[in-house]
Amino acid sequence: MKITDVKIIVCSPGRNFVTVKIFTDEGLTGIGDATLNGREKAVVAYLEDHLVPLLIGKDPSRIEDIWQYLYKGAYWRRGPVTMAAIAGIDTALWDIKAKAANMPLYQLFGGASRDKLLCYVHAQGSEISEAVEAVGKRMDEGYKAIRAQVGIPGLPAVYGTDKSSTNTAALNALPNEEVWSTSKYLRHVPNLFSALRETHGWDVELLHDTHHRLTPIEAARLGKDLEPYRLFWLEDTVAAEHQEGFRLIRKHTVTPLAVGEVFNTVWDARLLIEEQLIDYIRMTTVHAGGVTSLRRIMDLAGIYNVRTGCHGAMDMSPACFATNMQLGLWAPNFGIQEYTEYTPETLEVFSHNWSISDGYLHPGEAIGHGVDIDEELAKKYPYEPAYLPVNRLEDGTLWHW
Ligand code: CS2
Ligand code: MG
Repeated sequence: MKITDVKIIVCSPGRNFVTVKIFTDEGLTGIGDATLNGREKAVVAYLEDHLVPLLIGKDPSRIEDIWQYLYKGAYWRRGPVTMAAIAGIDTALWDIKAKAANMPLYQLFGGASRDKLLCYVHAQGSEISEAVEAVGKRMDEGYKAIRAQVGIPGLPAVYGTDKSSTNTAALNALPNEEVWSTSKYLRHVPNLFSALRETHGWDVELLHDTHHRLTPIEAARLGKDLEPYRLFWLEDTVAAEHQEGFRLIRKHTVTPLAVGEVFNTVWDARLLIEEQLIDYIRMTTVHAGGVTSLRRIMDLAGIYNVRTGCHGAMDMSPACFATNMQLGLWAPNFGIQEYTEYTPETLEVFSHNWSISDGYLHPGEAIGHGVDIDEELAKKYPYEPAYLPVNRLEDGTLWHW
């Protein structure tokens, strides 16, 4: 089999997506997600100008060799742009291989290790009462695990607490600027989880995302303060590249820790996994360089009893989300899958086969990863420049977001 063409499809059905579609001389095609939220065009250029010309004529069945060729052959390794581009190609090749084998992708990894995938959804509010109500609504919808975020008194809306500051990029020429105060935040968040446990009891898994905004000792403080509420995980406490900082957090608290959505290779996570400084690795197909690399990282994590918790925000396409689920169904150390419902336009452009019921997901039994893109429909939604917010402290210091 030979690769005859590679198309990079950019569309914006609800938000921007970059999709790699690979065509072969035997009529099989495959797609992969290469979306890098807020920097999509950089990945498109990397693909169109530098990788697509290298792929034409290659044997699509040689997935590992192509991955090594694109990773080592670039000389300039790692980084979000490179690894999203490689991911798009790698995921499309795995999609083709599963189609050639006439089976769902998870079968190629070794089959299912479970019947369904526990997922978590988002619930938030500007006030604690609103967030508590939102969590209750999610529980009524049957979800077993819910990420709770809340606005901080004295601060304008912060990440994930209302429409203006959710992680969907700001559809305008420049990033929204948010204001942050760690001390206001640290004083307030424990009250949210006290109210959640008080109102909804213990039969629901609660998660929280700090989005890289704390120092290690502040994260240790928060972890300790949240111990009475037994969170499923506390996510992205400190800047994820500060792997050594997790040693300090780990010393002070037994609250489970999750990190990894911004990681691009195993080198970003190796220390955290080998020293068991985290409980869940959040790496995801599109940012980790695709299936070939993410599967290795999941295996390394499994050796150290670190479970998977793939990032599943709406800024990775259904092709990435479905592939995460295919890996999750196989991975012996699967932990949980993030699920943020896509917009109707997104699901119109990307056909899918996954199902959700009673708080559990299943990728479906379609061959491949089970997602395809309607290229004609995609044209209806052209790319729109959009940025993630940036974050400043009250004195104007540019801070982590
Ligand atoms: C968030 C993400 O879902 C999460 O855990 O951290 O939504 C993140 O804000 C976006 O993916 C950034 O593009
Ligand atoms: Mg997160």
